[in-house]
Amino acid sequence: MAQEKRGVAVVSGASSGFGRRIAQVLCGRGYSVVALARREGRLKVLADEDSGGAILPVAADVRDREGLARALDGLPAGFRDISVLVNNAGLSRGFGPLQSGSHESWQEMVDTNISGLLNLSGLVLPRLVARGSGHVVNIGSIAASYPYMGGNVYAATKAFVHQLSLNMRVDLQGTGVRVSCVAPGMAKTEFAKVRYDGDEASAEALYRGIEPLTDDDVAEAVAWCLAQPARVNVNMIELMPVDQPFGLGFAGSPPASPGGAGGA
Ligand code: NDP
Ligand code: 8X3
Repeated sequence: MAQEKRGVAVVSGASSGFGRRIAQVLCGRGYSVVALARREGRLKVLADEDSGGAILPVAADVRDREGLARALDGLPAGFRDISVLVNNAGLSRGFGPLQSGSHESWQEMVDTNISGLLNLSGLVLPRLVARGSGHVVNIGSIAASYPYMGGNVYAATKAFVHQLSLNMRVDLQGTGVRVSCVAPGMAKTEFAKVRYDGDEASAEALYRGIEPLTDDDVAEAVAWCLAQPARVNVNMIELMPVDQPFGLGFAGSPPASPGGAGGA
């Protein structure tokens, strides 16, 4: 049976982890997907894999509003009528306490997780409002609600995402545009490797003794939000590994900080 066409979904951070899997799952559910991230080669591999032309790789940095605008204005036929935005691109840097953190790392997290999300939302929301329907899914984190040592700026950027999701709902009332926030706990993607600045051993150690969430768990949660009847707005889904009852650093032991207290 032919797959029902569902519209166009823009997924940021589609070159890895959750975003990559969300792009695949939405493609499998009949969406045409604009797969956005900086690493174009990876996006091309994703698009070539099994999308049958339904995944369009778009190289862009969410911190660059003008570049994003150019990329969206240049979308080819079949990818212009955006109905879904998944704000997934994001990162964390370091595990050190705030008092010994680096401004550079803080700025990178704020620029990506907050300004990047605003840049893309600011460009896509008017399109959704103009078409009278649509859905924004913002990827938050349990870090926004459960403090852990060294979570500081990263957690706060995700708290911004949670609150903005609720406020988006208020501003969009009456437009037919829905807003959901999906807040995962620990999941094994490239996230920890980025957080530990490429140190694979420390990243691996973070998951020792627990069974983390998978990219598929998160992608299915996103797809579920989208699949609800048009009258239903899923405000928030929080999902954690069974082995993670609260923030990182089990039973009072903080996550390892490579080289001591470094990082942000
Ligand atoms: P990954 O590191 O595997 O993926 C992050 C994605 O974000 C990559 O595709 C990366 O692409 C993209 N990205 C980062 N910076 C930019 C940028 N400036 N412009 C465009 N794209 C960017 O991590 P996850 O899949 O785990 O993370 C996805 C989201 O989920 C993040 O928002 C993260 O905070 C959140 N999260 C992660 C959890 C986890 O435990 N893994 C748990 C809870 C939330 P590229 O480098 O090619 O640009
Ligand atoms: C990342 C989730 O639990 O590693 O947002 O902080 S956690």
